[in-house]
Amino acid sequence: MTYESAKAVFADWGVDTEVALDRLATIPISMHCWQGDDVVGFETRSGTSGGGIQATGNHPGRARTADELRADLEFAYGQIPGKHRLNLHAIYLDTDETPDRDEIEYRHFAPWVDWAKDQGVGLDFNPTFFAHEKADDNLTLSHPDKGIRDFWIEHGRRTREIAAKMGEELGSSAVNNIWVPDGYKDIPVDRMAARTRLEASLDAMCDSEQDPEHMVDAVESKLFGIGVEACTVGSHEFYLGYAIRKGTLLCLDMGHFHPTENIADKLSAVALSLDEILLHVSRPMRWDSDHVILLNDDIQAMANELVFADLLDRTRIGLDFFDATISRTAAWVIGTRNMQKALLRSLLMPQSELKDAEATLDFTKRLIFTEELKDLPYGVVWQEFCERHDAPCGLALSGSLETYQASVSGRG
Ligand code: RNT
Ligand code: ZN
Repeated sequence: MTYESAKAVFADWGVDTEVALDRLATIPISMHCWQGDDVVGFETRSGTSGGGIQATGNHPGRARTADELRADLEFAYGQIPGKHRLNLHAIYLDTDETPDRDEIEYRHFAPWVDWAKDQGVGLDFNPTFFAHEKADDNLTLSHPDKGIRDFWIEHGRRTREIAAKMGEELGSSAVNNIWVPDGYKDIPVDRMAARTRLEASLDAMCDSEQDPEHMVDAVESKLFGIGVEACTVGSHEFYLGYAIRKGTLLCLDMGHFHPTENIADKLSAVALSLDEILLHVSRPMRWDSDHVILLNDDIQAMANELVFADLLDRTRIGLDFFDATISRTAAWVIGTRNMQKALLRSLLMPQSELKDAEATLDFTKRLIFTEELKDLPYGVVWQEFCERHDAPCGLALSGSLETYQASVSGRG
């Protein structure tokens, strides 16, 4: 089927494919650097993994240096239509110096900014509250020891300043997303004390005013993690309240809720109380396993909510998965393209007819429409999008991913 005939099919449903393609081109996806190297980072002084997050697998080709990671990213962006962003963690510094977490400065990340300028990608940032000896107890900002809390507060403060400078340099505001692993393996007796300490530490860490044109803060909750099964200090209720009171973004990670909870359903609910939302689009399998996202019902439901509830301009879409059993560059490309494909499908739906059916309680028509819509030729429109943005599709994509993987598989 040609694009022109697909366009006519959608026109019959009252949908203009050109409008959808133009809109899709304006939606950046923030690709997470950590899929490229299994969340290891480039610190030389510490670097034990931890915090209950785990990349499994030993597929050849892991990026070992910032240069290798940038080369992999350049390749990946070339396979993804449109202009996107890079989400860096603070352990991805690029310097010969060996600053501890409470000593990092903008200059340690400046090569990333030069590269981002060159590539035309925006940057987002994250303090790293794990993989460090001072996080070995799975307690950081809520640690009972003030010295440990202060160490992490200083780390967080510095990341906000670095993120602001990145945003200023690139002319595009960076999200600085705060996720801490803090929690207890077994049942605590004083949750209130831990949560009070976390709140005070967050306040101290975020006490300097930053221009939202340069950086914004986000907070990310979690239901539980490996090693912190009984209680997570930064739970959903904790951060929802915090974000509303302090005006930060709320980060919703799809792997951080009970598996039967519908994350898409939460968007419109929290959007009534928040200005902006950050997403960590992920695929939990039985737990927060961070599998590469598929074009499945969960992702489609998220995309539908973003489009139908008109939340695209208030939501920053970030990805959070890491699979080390497959080509890491392929993982980035497949996952990012799946997010875009889901958005495209949502943009190609006859929104007003569907909403009218619901508003008039015509649930039969709503069901007929949603099911018949599944047969429309979305793939042809997607292919057109890829062609217009010089990105390969189908077998050409497969060949390109395989060739690149072969070129990096000799890395030690
Ligand atoms: C962990 C959180 C967090 C991390 C990244 C590396 O459970 O999802 O977002 O995955 O910061
Ligand atoms: Zn996350």
